[in-house]
Amino acid sequence: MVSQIEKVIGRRVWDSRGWPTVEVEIRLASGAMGRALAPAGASTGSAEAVDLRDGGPRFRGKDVTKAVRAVEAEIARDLRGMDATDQAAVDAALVALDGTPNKSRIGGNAIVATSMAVAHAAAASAGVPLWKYLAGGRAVHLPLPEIQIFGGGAHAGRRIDVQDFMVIAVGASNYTEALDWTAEVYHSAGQLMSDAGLLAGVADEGGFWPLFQNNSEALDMLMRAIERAGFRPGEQVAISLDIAASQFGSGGRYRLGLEKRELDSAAMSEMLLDWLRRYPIVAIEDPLAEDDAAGIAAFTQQTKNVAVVGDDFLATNAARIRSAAAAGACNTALIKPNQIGTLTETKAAFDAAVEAHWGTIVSARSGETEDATIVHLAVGWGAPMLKVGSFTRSERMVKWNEGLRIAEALGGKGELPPRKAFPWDKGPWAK
Ligand code: 2PG
Ligand code: MG
Repeated sequence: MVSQIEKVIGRRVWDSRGWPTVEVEIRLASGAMGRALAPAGASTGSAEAVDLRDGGPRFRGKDVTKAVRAVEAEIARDLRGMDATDQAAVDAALVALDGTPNKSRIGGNAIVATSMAVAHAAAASAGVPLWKYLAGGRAVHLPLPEIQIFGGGAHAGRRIDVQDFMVIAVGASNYTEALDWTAEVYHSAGQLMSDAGLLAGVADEGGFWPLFQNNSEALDMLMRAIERAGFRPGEQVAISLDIAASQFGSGGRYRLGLEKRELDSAAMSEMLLDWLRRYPIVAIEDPLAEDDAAGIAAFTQQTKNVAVVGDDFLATNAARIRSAAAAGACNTALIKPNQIGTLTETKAAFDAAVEAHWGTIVSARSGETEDATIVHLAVGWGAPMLKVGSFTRSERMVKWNEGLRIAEALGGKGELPPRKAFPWDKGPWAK
């Protein structure tokens, strides 16, 4: 069998924040090779798979030599001889080998890098790019990019409460144009920050450091950046936010650091609904904390034509997505492979979202690498959107650029999903 796994190599490499991470290489009998690297979150949900880190004084406990050893020893032992094209069997073996509900024994980092590397090896063995291998003959499109302009929250030393101030080029006619437009907005924002004496470098995902007095000042600046770049806010370029509310809220209390205010769930919800009325916001992620399912459901019910996205709250977990859908909490799932561990489980979460008639956004983490697997997942699985952080720094650009290559391979500029794939088509700001 040419797609038989012959060799499993684990390697300690470095991520975009300068912390150790796990790389896995899979070699098949055919000579085909697949390689993948584990990303790492900073604002992680409590239901996520956890990375195996060494602890101790070295690299503040973040070393991954144990996870790498798990790849080279236990994982290699169990995967050798398996068929790389049977992703479900490989992933089941990884889950069984770990044996814990949160992948803590051999590590979510070891597992996700292995699972993705196996998929790459299988695609290479078939002689096709991963997106094509995953699409299995189905027609594909490029995902609409959701791109960060200002980074806050846990990615910017809690300088501002809201974590991601992003734009979505809702009026762009293709993927290439969406990137072109976003580049203009990003550089306009930088110019405006510089003019205002607020330019202070970038946060973890490459978005500008948020030297603002409060959250709505950031929103105002984003509006100005869109306009200065020559776009009509809402119609051509809209705003999206990741509140990442679990980072500053729990037990129904939300502490806004800069404004020194504490809100209950209803008041927090009302503040966000007010932003939705005042700004052309088409997507809002983790509006309330992961432990506030009732609040998220109440918020979702009060919105219209907005993607209410669950990240920490859903943790790329099919069961969590199904129960959230039943409760009317959220209408879109963020899909991050390392939140759950294996590609098979990630696809199950994706499918649960599709079954619930939800949207999906395949997403990177705040700690990233040169790995561009998520772009292939978004295209191959047919996700309408892709979230990768900002529009600088190569761990981000490697993903946006991979999308351009896929667009070219498809013979165009990257056809986007039909407008009906997005909840905001009839939004108040859209024409
Ligand atoms: C998020 C991600 C990416 P992290 O919250 O959506 O922005 O951050 O990887 O730190 O969880
Ligand atoms: Mg998030």
